[in-house]
Amino acid sequence: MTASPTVLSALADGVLTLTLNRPEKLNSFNEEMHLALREGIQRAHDDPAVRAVLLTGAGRGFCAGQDLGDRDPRKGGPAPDLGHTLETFYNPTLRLIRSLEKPVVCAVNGVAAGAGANIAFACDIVLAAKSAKFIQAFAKIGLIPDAGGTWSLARILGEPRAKALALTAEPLPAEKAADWGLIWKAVEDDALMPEAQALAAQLAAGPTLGLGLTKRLIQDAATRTLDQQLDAERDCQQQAGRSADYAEGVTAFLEKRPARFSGK
Ligand code: T3D
Repeated sequence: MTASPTVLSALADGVLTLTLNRPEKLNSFNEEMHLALREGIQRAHDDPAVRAVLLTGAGRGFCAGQDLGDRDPRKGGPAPDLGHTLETFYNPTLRLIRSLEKPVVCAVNGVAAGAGANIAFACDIVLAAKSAKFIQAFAKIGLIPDAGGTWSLARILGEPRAKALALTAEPLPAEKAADWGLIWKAVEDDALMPEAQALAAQLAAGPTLGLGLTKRLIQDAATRTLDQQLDAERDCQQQAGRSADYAEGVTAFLEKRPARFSGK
């Protein structure tokens, strides 16, 4: 395991585990943690040994969004340019997560507030501890939900629930988030990491080229017509059909044995 002060990074059996690591601040983002997380996700793009990512937080929280200590107006000076910080820090990371053609599992181990909640929603499969809650904390400090929040909440929940969560900052418990389809499932607190690790390991050992294409197709579906999507499925299936994993999957089925996928 390599350790930076703010994000722990460990690669084992194809799973790159990234652990937000400022527990005394509920893993809120300072610049160093922004850069370390981005570097971790970029590694997942670049390193063929990484076949799935598991994102979680150290301590009792998942992530409390921006470190507000770095935004203290009492320190004086001009108001910060938050558009610039989104463009410089949050948006590149969100884009990297969504464009990564490998599965990203998120294990929400505790409170996820502000951008912390919305980064979780950008991941592909989100598990949360039953004690965790999601808070669109922005309304309490005069901001708008960022890190893709207005997009994912509206798209996943529809306007009535998206607006109520965003305008009230009411905490959404993990089990309700699962009932609403905002996350995959809520599990007992002590089962969270074993279950998330097993899921990430299962995905990493899977036909990751095909899984990556599947992720892309599902993400792109909302902005396409059915005709366009059928064309995209044709093209991706053509690519998948030429993969070593497809040949291995069919062979393994016919030989009645477990498949040994390579991600190629
Ligand atoms: O600025 C830009 O670049 C624009 C982008 C903005 C993105 C955003 O995410 S804006 C939203 C920022 N986040 C928040 O507004 C959430 C603030 N935190 C809270 O509301 C609460 O801490 C929680 C509801 C998340 C958890 O409450 P609780 O009671 O479980 O814990 P706590 O006691 O409030 O927090 C524990 C410690 O973490 C505490 O430190 P202390 O007093 O023990 O030394 C607290 O100050 C610290 N902490 C929690 N969240 C943050 C934080 N410190 C700095 N920034 C935080 N966001």
